[in-house]
Amino acid sequence: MPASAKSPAKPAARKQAAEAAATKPKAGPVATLTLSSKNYSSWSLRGWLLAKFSGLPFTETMVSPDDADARRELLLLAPSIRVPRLEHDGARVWNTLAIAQYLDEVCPDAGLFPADRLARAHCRSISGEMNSGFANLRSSLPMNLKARLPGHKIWGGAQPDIDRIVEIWTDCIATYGGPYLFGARRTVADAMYAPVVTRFLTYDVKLNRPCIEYTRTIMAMPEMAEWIAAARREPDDIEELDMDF
Ligand SMILES: N[C@@H](CCC(=O)N[C@@H](CS)C(=O)NCC(=O)O)C(=O)O
Repeated sequence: MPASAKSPAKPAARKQAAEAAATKPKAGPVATLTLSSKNYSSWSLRGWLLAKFSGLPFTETMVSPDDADARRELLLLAPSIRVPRLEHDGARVWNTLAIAQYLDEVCPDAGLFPADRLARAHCRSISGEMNSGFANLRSSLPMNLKARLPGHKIWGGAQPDIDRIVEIWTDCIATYGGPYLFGARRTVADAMYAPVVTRFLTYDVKLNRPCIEYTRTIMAMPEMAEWIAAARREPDDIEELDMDF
């Protein structure tokens, strides 16, 4: 008998198959995700990663935040006039964390939040911290995937935000063992902090070893490669660098 015919699947293979099944595109209504620039819009990247992690089939609608007509159209879609914005099966959801919670509800097997109650509370807390905080980091180190600024001087106001994020990542990796913030599976927190990873690389922010490893893990995700390739294809003339992105 060939060894492969009857031997039980190895735990790692079983785990991989279970993960693939959990994130396999679901049948049912296709969602629409409204996004803006792939190069500059960190919130668009977060929403898009969340949708990818969930496995919910979706199509993308791009709007330009510069264009008055597009802004009027966006206002009809999302009262906040902000992206990302998700529409699915009659539900209209704006605000990244609300989108994460909605996706978790409709795709419960995707494991967007950790299964363990304590880890889930922790994941919600650091995701909320990103959703509503770090204003200095966001305004002084805007996301720009095409840029590399070696030796960039960090403005003093952004340093406490950087220090706090390093503390969050270091603590998560020590507690849950990496390579993602909550262990072996990607969660909402990884989507929330992915644009911070790209900022740290763009602006040459010095990090400790576990955080460097974490940036490598995030940049190695195939979804990041797909998003960055699309960002590189965007025209260069978007003048949004000074906005709070
Ligand atoms: N915390 C918000 C932030 C969303 C946000 O600021 N989105 C930016 C894009 S990166 C936006 O739509 N800006 C357009 C504008 O302010 O006109 C969320 O969770 O959705």
